Amino acid sequence: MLVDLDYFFAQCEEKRNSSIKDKPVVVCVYSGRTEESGVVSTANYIARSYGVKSGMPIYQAKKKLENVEAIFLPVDHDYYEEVSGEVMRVVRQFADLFEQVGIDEAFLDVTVRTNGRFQAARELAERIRNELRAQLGLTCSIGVGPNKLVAKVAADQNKPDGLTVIEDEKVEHFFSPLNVERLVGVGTKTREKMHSMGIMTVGDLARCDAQKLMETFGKTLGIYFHNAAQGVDNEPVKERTEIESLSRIVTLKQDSRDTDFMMEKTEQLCTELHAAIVDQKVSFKTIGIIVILNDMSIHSKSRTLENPTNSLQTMKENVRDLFKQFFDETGLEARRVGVKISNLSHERESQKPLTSFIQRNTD
Ligand code: DCP
Ligand code: CA
Ligand code: CA
Repeated sequence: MLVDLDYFFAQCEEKRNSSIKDKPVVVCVYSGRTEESGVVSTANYIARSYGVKSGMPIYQAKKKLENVEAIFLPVDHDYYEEVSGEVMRVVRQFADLFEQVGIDEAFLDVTVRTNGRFQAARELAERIRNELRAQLGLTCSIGVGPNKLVAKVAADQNKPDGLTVIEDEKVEHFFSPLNVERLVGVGTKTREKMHSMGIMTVGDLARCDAQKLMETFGKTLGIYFHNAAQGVDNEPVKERTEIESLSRIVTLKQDSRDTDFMMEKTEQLCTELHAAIVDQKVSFKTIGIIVILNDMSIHSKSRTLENPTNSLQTMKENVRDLFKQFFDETGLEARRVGVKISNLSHERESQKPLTSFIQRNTD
């Protein structure tokens, strides 16, 4: 199943201050250029009924809410992370396998505890909804299906505060009339392309020749769309163990205090760390060096960046700076050197569209 919290950032704001609950609530990312510049992060469903949407410029949202008493608030990410942590602690107890995929959603494999029975899964989903409401006062929408893809599409079906269960034999019936953009991975551009091919619904896509899809979208995506349209998906729910830091260390051929030489040796370490975080979809906020001097004493030096990143360039630049600083302060030579990244966080899928939106609009 997929559990997704309703209008999450705005619902967090309502949780903190229930007096705003019956008004339109708009959570904004202010860019700081002018008082009103920036975009809407999310809005509660009252605000949505006036046409307010995620990603919309703030001035446009204000225009839509011109004649009503609406609440505009700046994003408070730390608070939402805190609430998210509480939500996930509750939800993960109901899973055989648990995979958080965004700040406000998670996949649960419940096959074992329900003996693969959809009725039992429905009851479990109701219990999760009740627990979240009772313990945290929050509503969510849940989709249950034979795989992650169907669960995700089902969760979007009855928002907010909805539960949608799609059993194996109902998948085709459920999928075929849906607009094609409801499929995970079909964005605006792909939708336009599909429309131009006469593909409006998931059913149209399912009937489209696989070869033609591969020619148009490339082999990987073509096959994905072909399978997805039939509700076929074999991705397992991946339990993630929370890693706190990653480090690599290397022994130098000769003792040294030369930054260039050090960089030559650590470049490979940075590349390895970078590959590991890209693979695990994490970003780092703190970067450090480890130095074991020729008197065998162990030293470390680190700095914390303003924002999490997964940039190899940033990693290398900071490592170089730190080595420079370190050897300006000591007269000894290094025998072994290492790189350590910490303060790791999972990249949030949900932020990507917003970030790219802001970049496009402020360039
Ligand atoms: N978010 C954002 N910008 C976007 C999309 C989302 O800042 N373009 C943030 C705010 C959302 C949170 O991520 O509250 C979760 O995203 P969802 O897509 O799950 O949207 P909501 O939870 O806000 O609404 P819904 O009730 O549709 O799930
Ligand atoms: Ca949500
Ligand atoms: Ca979500």
